[in-house]
Order: sequence, then C-alpha cells, then structure tokens
Amino acid sequence: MELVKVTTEYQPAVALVELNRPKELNALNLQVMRELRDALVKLDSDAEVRAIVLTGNNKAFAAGADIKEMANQGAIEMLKIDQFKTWDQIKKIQKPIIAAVSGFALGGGCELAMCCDIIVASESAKFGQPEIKIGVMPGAGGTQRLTRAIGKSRTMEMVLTGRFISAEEALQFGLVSKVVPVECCLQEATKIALTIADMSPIAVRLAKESVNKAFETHLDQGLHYERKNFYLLFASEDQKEGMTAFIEKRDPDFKGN
Ligand code: DAK
Repeated sequence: MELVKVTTEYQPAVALVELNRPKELNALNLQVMRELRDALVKLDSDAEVRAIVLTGNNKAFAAGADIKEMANQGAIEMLKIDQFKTWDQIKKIQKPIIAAVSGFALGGGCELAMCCDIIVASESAKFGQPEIKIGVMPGAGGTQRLTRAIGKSRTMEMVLTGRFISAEEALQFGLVSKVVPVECCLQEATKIALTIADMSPIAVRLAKESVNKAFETHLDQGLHYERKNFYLLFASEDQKEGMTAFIEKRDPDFKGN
C-alpha cells in the first residue's frame, strides 16, 4: 500500500502530498519517509509544479517517527540506516512546501512540519516534541529549528516536559503563520500555494533559499547571500517581465527564465 499519496490533477501548479497511514496516526516509518522523499524529489524537478502542499488527516499530521519500528534498534543499526540522509534530501527541496496541519504534529511530525516553509494550522492542531517521555530527545532538528522559531524558554519547556501546544499557542509563538477551522485548513494552504505559484519560480526559489540562510548563518553572511541572490535575479527574464508589467499596469506572465 502507498503510504504517501500525490495528487496533481486538480491544480497542476500545486501538488498535494498526503501522508496516508491513518491507523498509526501517520507515524513516520522508513517506508513513509522514503516515499515522501521520492515524491518530493520528483515534484521538485517537475516544471509544471510551482508549489507543494503537504498534509495528513484531521486526526494527525504525523504523530512522530514510528516508535514500534525504532524501539529495538541499536545505535549502530540506526547509524547504518542513516535516516538523516532522507531528511536532508527533504530539506533540500527547492520548491516551496506549505504544511497543512490538523491534529497531532509530534516529534518527527513537528520536525517535518518545521522542514516545510510555511505552516498553516487548523484549530485542532497540537504540536509537541514529546520524545523525552519515551527516553530520548528530538533527533531531526527539533532542538534547533524549534528554538529558532519560538525561542529558548518555550522550546526548553516543550522539549524537557513533552507538553503539547495548541494551534493558538503555536500562532502566538510564531511557529505557524495562521490558524483556521479544520475544514478550511487544506483550502487555506492551497490558496497560499496558488498565490506563490503565480510568482516567478526563479525569484521564489532564490527567496526561499535566502530566507533559509537566516537559520544557518550569522547576519553578515546571510545579508551577503541575500544580496547575491537579489543581484542574480536581475539576470532573469522574469525580473524584466515583472517590472515591465507593473509599469504597463498589467499582470506579469512569468516563465521561470
Ligand atoms: N509510532 C508508532 N505508532 C504510533 C505512534 C508513533 N509515534 N503514534 C501513534 N501510534 C499508533 C498507536 O500505537 C496506536 O496503534 P494501535 O495500538 O491501535 O496498534 C494508533 O497509532 C493510535 O494511537 P493511540 O491509540 O495512542 O491514539 P490516542 O488518540 O489515544 O493518542 C497520541 C494519540 C498521539 C497522543 C499517542 O498516540 C502518542 O502519544 N503517540 C506517540 C507520540 C510520540 O511520542 N511521538 C514522538 C515519537 S519519537 C530520526 C528522525 C526523527 C525521529 C527520530 C529519528 N532520524 C532521522 C534518525 C523522531 C522521533 C520521534 O518522533
């Protein structure tokens, strides 16, 4: 059975990727992560696709890595499987990914949402890094990305106590960009994706890359990187088209060149 479903027929410019392991609350076992990586890598090289929406179901975005699969693993087995390679490949996707999160986004599920570029949460969403309750700690970026997203004290509380936060708290903390009713979550994420899909794909790619640099570098290096990408965009036809369209008071027709 496919554990990750990909749909592109409704809005060709926006691909929908759904985690599809509902009985296990979309626990991220090796198969899910591989299918997800393969789906995202394929969409990343599909010129028709300009943005990706990643979602789960109403009960769970993903309740974490599969505890049953990990429980009896030794350190060396874990090292040999080297799942981080898969996560790193997901993090390298160049197209924007919008997470539509309802229900549980816990452990690796919260970390996966944070690997996305924008998180839209429904009122039912619950975020948490509860690994401490099962004798471990976040392993796929939780201690780093959550700290950068919501600050040290809140992260420490979540990571050290395992407490879940509600969608409203996640909004107040700046983890998510908006909270909407459950039935509107996917629609809202798709709306954002469609807006992005209308922009110059090359500008979107460089802008995403530049924002991500803010998490990886000191301010000076980040600003330097941003400036280089900014100059580079003046070599694109889309820049000429975008600015000319503004002056001519018409909509731009971006070609991605
Ligand atoms: N793993 C495996 N099965 C899970 C699961 C999980 N994380 N979460 C839920 N399930 C399964 C349950 O076992 C149950 O299965 P059956 O008993 O029916 O067979 C089914 O999903 C429904 O769950 P519940 O019956 O528990 O449902 P409730 O509504 O009562 O509770 C819950 C929902 C989300 C509060 C509860 O299921 C729960 O606490 N789940 C575990 C949450 C958790 O601790 N998550 C963190 C896991 S550790 C790495 C990358 C990432 C990670 C590690 C390494 N590398 C790259 C190496 C990440 C680690 C983690 O995420």
